[in-house]
Amino acid sequence: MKKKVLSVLLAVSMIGAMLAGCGSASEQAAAPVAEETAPAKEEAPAEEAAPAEEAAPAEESGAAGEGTFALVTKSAGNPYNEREAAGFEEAMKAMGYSDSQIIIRHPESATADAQITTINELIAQNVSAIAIAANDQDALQPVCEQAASQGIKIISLDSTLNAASRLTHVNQAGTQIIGQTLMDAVKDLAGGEGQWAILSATSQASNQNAWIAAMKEVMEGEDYAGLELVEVAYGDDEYQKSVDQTQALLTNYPDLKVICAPTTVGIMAAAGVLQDKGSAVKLTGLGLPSEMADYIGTDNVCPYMYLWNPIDVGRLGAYTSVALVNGDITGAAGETFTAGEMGGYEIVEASDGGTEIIVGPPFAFTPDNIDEWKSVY
Ligand code: RAM
Repeated sequence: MKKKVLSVLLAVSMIGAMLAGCGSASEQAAAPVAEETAPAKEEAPAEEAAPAEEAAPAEESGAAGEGTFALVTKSAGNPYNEREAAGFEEAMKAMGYSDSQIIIRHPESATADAQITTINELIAQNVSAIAIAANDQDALQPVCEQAASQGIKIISLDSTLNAASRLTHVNQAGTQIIGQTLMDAVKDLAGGEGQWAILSATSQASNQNAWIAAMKEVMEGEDYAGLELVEVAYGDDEYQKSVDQTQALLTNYPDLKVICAPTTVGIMAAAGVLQDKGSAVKLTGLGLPSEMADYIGTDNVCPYMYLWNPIDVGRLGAYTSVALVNGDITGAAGETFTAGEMGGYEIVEASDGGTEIIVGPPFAFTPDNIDEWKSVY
């Protein structure tokens, strides 16, 4: 039953995206404001709570094609990346591909160099496609061009490669919407005015940098004039470094009201510090419900936060890679394809001159729904 509801929702959202989808409408197509981002209950948990059950519907995939499909995440040791990889693998298997046709690589550190080494190895293995969560949007261009010149289909997901390095990008949610949503949360939690800080991932992360730029743009509006962004700190998506950076923010800015961490590693590290200290600073950002459940609450350190389903990001990365290798799409704006049970998607123009496919709007995790979601991802 729930699957039917989900299919209808997907179909409706696709039609909506198509209606809105010309030019730079990718951002507008999924343009809920903060209060609309709280999803309807039927919008997914039951579906995602049981990924094992939904793997491999035979009629969806038919006989698997040839080729080897690789996913390169940002780094090892980050549960978000593991969920992204789980979705990629699950979708590949649902399409009938075997273990030997699926390669998952988590580089040792969240650096461009680590990814360049990994991508060179994949080029040597002559894989068919590589989906990359880029640690640096420009530094990977030479190795991506090398791969492309050998016929390997390159896409980014989660964190974008520059437009010249990719065929398209699987974007978890519109950049502008994330910026708007997070700024509204900061303003709300600060009571409309005061100092706030960002605790980001690495300074080169293209996704975090795009969200930070979007937040700063929103903050230029007069509604946000009372807010003062005092620092953007970088915890490099490492737990201890994120803890240290949070402590430094608290020491350096005694009047700080809010920390916004647009990274699952950062928000969890910051939550622990704020709770241990009994700090009055409020926290929001992008977090995994499984890691943040204990910190979400009206009077807790994180009243609410946002994310999307990282498993879906991986799944859509797999469907996009296969569609490119099969020649169903080229990555051009206006093309559409079916991503198995996820339904139909349209490739749209991205603001950087390339194209992208948007998974969906950011999703609000609140005291009311966190228990339902903490076991999902
Ligand atoms: C971290 C990573 C990832 C980002 C999430 C929100 O896990 O930086 O790229 O999408 O946070």
